[in-house]
Amino acid sequence: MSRKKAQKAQKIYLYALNFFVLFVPFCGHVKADDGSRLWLRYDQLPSRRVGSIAVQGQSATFDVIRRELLGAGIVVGNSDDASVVIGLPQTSTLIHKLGWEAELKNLGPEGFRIRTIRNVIVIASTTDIGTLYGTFHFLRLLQTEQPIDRLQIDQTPRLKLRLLNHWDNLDGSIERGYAGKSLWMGVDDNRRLLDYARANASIGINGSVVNNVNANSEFLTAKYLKKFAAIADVFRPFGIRVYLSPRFSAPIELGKLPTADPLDPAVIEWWKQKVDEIYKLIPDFGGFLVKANSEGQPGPRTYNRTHADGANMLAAALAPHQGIVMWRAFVYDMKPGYDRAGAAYENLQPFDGKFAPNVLLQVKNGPIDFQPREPFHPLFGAMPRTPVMPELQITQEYLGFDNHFVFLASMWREFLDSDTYAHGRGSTVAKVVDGELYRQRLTGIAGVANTGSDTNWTGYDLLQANWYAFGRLAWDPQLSSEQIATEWTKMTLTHDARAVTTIVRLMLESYEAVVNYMTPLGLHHLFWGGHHYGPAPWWDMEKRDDWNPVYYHKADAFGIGFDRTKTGSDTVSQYHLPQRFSDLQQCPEKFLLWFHHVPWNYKMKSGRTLWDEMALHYQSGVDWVRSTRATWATLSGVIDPERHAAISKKLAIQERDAVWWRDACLLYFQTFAKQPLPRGVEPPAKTLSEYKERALEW
Ligand code: GCV
Repeated sequence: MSRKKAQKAQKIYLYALNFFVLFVPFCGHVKADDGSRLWLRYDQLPSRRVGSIAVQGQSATFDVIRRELLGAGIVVGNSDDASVVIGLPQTSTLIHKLGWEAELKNLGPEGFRIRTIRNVIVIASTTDIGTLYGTFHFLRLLQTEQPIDRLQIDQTPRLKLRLLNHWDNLDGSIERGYAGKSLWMGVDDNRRLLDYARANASIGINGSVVNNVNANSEFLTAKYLKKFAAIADVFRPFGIRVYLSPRFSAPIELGKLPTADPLDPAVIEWWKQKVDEIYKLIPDFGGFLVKANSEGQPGPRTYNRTHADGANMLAAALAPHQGIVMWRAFVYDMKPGYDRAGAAYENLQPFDGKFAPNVLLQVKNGPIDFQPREPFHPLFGAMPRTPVMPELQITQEYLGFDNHFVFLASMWREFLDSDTYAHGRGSTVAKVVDGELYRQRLTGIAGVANTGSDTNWTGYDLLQANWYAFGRLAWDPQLSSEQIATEWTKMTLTHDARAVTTIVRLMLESYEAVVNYMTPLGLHHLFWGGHHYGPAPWWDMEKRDDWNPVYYHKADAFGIGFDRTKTGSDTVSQYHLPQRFSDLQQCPEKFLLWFHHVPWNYKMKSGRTLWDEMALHYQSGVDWVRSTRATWATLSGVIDPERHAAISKKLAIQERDAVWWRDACLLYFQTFAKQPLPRGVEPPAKTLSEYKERALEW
């Protein structure tokens, strides 16, 4: 896509939007809802509450603000008599007169202030992007029916980098993507890009890594850099920067050098030139996200150099342009008797304080790999001299792809609220991440995107909520799951009070339910090899032990679970205050089998045996999906029929899958436990060999 094309498409978009706003309301019929508008649905917006809005500023971002308000059916002008005024002290006489310069400056370049002053609402910032965020916040207040007569809002994002990671390949496929193809690779659809940018800006996301971390060097060729420059042009007015994942061996593949050794002067020069070339095309390029020496990717260790050597070499090329490096900690070797959960810590922790100031360590929320439930990664709280940014997975690689309804804010809340005890009680992951604990200024968070070319963006309407939740938590990691769920439901699905309460309840229950029917009580990685959709706890044929479920659950005649205490791998000692996990009495039962190998008759807090408790957890997951289907059926008439029916279909798949998970896991574990299913657990629908015979289809 060329720059000219990008500008032309932007114009067409503006005309189309105006046409829509002016004419469609008179067409006299309500279009069936295909979910493409996400949470930016303004048809129920009580615009009469607002009157006219004066947008006082001239720039591409102020044009975005005008378009958004027009799209919301609001009258936009420039007069000081308007009931809402949006602008900067230097572009608005009214805002200038308020004398807020110092306070606005304290809110930072992305912060904003919204105040009701007599009968005028003022939305102000020191930057265009800040006013855009303020505008979206104001629209959210209207969409969620909040009172607007006494607004006193000052907001600043708690984290500096709020990024989506796209695992998009050259051919337009998306690794672990379940919602169609890439939004940009192999396509030239600016309309879609603009909507993507709007959606992201509305929740404060300010960067996109546009290619897969399993990177191809081709992405760094002029052809693709020009394409990314055109994308950056579309994103810029929305405050979104473009980032890339470079392949560490690119100096060999593209530069024809004999090595990619990060200390080799020719390699250093090659990267410097490459980075300069990128900045010529994309002046506000964000930087690099690097997967090195992980799952076959090249990296500094290929040349007997360290992770710090690799990261710092790239950081030095980016530093003159204010670019950053996000170095992934998803690194694990496989030595005999090794515990993969301890690998990243062992590999990276020794480099604390050795990374350049523009390097962040990007660490997955848990020590293995985006499992339905993991304890927090021990690197959070172990790197006081390195900015550590979490990587969350919005796309549901291990959570039923785009078929299972699970509201991930609950999982992320649990993670962010986990106490690292790095500086005593209350040293939560959230405080590590937002820089409070170690007084760090460079902060960030990344989410592996669940977006794709599907009309409804995420393959399943309800999973749009996870994209939304990621952005809201990136803006404020202290927000409650309930608040996020309520906002999203009102903006996206319905304003009917009974329905909102019901849907929010289901959203908040969904995470625990999915963990129950997949991997309760600390079980993990029970997935069918490769695609990771259904269960295969018996799986033992991968070439690496740690890609096999049997490595993780270790079920035998005695019991089940991975002993990570002193009698086992002892990786529990990577945590501060390890006894809260290693002591059986203190270990939360949700992590029991993560840290301990316990007998089948182990007495649980409920008084039941481990076997009975496990079986009942599986059953309760199935029960939840069934009752959710029934509850959802009662909401027909409140949600538009198109989305209601689509969600009903997905819930039917989820029920089939939950039953499959329960039966396959219990039948297999029963071969070791040698005990009957307790009362209350349904007999399995098939035999174990039938479940082993073929994978669950998605
Ligand atoms: C992008 C897991 C996934 C891979 C992914 C990898 C990573 O192993 O299965 O698809 O690769 O994590 O995060 O690098």
